[in-house]
Amino acid sequence: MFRLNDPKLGFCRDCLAPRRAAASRRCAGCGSPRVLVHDELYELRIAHIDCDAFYASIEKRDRPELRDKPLIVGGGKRGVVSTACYLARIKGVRSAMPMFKALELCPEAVVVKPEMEKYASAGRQVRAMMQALTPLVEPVSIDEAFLDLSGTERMHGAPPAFILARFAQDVERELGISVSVGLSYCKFLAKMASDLKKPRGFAVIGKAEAPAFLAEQPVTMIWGVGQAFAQVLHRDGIRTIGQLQRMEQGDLLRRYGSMGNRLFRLSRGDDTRRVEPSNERKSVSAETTFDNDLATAADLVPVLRALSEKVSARLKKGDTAGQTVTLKLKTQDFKTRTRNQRLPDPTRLADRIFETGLGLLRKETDGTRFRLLGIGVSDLSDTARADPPDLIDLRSRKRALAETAVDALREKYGLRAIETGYTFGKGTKGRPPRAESTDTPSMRPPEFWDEMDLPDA
Ligand code: DCP
Ligand code: MG
Repeated sequence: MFRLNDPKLGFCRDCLAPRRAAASRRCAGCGSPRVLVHDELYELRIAHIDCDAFYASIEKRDRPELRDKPLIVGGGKRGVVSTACYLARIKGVRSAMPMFKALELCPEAVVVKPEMEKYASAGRQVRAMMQALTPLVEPVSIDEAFLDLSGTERMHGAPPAFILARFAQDVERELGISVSVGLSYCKFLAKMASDLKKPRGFAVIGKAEAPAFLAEQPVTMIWGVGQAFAQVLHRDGIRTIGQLQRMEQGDLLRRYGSMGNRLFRLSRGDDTRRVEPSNERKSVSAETTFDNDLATAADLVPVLRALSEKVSARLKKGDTAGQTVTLKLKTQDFKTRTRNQRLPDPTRLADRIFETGLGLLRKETDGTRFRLLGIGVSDLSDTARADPPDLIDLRSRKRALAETAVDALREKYGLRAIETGYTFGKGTKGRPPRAESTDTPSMRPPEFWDEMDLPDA
């Protein structure tokens, strides 16, 4: 292995030989255009790796006859696109798009139904390869993770940038799919970088260029700024991160509370969150932001019911159960309230999650107007001890049996086929007008609140 420490010297991502940036930007040895040169290339240690068109790449690998065809993975019960290969994306096909619309845009596409076990197994293989690079791997979802490669140079005999490029090659060779890499000094920018040059990308964002790079980006790129909060910022005339960079910390704090602190710091590329290795999913949750703030139990309860069913469906799908139920509310002025209750046994039943959430919600409906409601379970375990038959409480036992029967019907006829008294006919009131990240439960691993929380400075 060679030692790289001259910042003027980069390397070729194909033949891995050290290279100076040539005027042509092509590798003098193999002719590849993928030469990587950057002033801070050998100082940066935080990476974000994300597989390219993950499900679609796996399907193409397993069916070589599909390689050159536009491919959409999705359909089935929900009738939406899970992902599309990059050929189909050229035509405008995107994740979460209704299948009929995707096929209007790209009628020649081949559509394949998702096979989750296959993707989960490939995801585990990618993760195992990451863990061979560093113990500091923090999985984010089935196909992406953060890596902290600090202190690994001696073990690998090469700096992180080089190790990551070799990793990308290894994944292609051994697993037959490709990844994109983002390399930076913090998680926020590493994550942004991995998206910049997809597919088969490798993007570097150094400290020196971070503020100028960020200045050009829309506020929605900031962690935790969803569509609803972006609208608040837009109303205040703030669209780019550059505008946030010019604002005082006090002003941001006054306007947006603790979120103002996050805006202040992240807009300046100041992100001190550590890469936390964790293999355990900590919680399963679903939340929704309302079109109009809601205050009454009559309005909130049906939403709670729908979300409880969503969480329960995910628990059942993931063959897991949780013992602590957490209700999350966000008030009109962006203050978050979370309330927990621990159950005697782990559950995965919508009914138990809902009843527990309802008890917590009743104490909060004091006239306050809420913009967001969420429900989740944590203390996850497998299902062996979950929902033991309760011989004393016959009523709850009956409901559990009924729920199992309803699940079987839904499995057969689709999620919306059966509505309970709580949600019947109220399907749209508390629902977001668009698909939110938490609203795509079928394929996407659930969002974790705790992973989204940025510690305040
Ligand atoms: N997924 C899904 N529904 C969504 C988004 C994603 O089912 N709304 C699934 C399919 C994706 C996988 O999760 O293949 C990974 O999600 P990504 O957002 O990383 O998307 P891709 O890997 O497909 O594409 P990209 O190359 O943009 O990362
Ligand atoms: Mg991906």
